[in-house]
Amino acid sequence: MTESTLLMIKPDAVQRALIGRIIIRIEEKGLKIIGLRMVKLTESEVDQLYDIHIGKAFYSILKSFILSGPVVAIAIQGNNAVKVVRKLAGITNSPEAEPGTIRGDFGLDLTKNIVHASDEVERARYELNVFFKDTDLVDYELINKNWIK
Ligand code: 3AN
Repeated sequence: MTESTLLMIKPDAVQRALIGRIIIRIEEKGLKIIGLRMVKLTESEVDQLYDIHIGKAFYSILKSFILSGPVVAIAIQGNNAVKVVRKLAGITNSPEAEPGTIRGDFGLDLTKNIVHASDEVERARYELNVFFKDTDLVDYELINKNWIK
């Protein structure tokens, strides 16, 4: 089932020059990038993205981290894209994430955990909307599509 999802490269990974190494994993997996944007989020955009965490003990730490520098939002489409991108990201707590995953290979911290990935289809729609208007997302076919699944 073709789905769309959001992967956000967090400020730690941008500062550590990991953008390319993360994007290549999406491309190598066979997923299609349909939107790409670097942005320094505003406070209200962070609140919108992380509305479900507002009020939690870690929220102020998370918010100031996300505000600390630019992030890169990637809109991704593909078969089971939500689950597949979550698997590529690895579990939230980087030190426990499996090697081979983005967090498992590049992260050592719970808050500074390299990327964010949407956790369900409806949530992905909501989170993509924080970064992209519908007209920002590009409709096209990859020439390798017949070889992917
Ligand atoms: P994920 O990004 O894996 O879906 P969420 O949505 O549960 O994780 O949490 C959002 C972000 O909040 C995490 N990526 C992490 O940076 C931060 N976070 C989650 N739980 C904690 C915690 N207990 N202490 C500090 N930061 C946390």
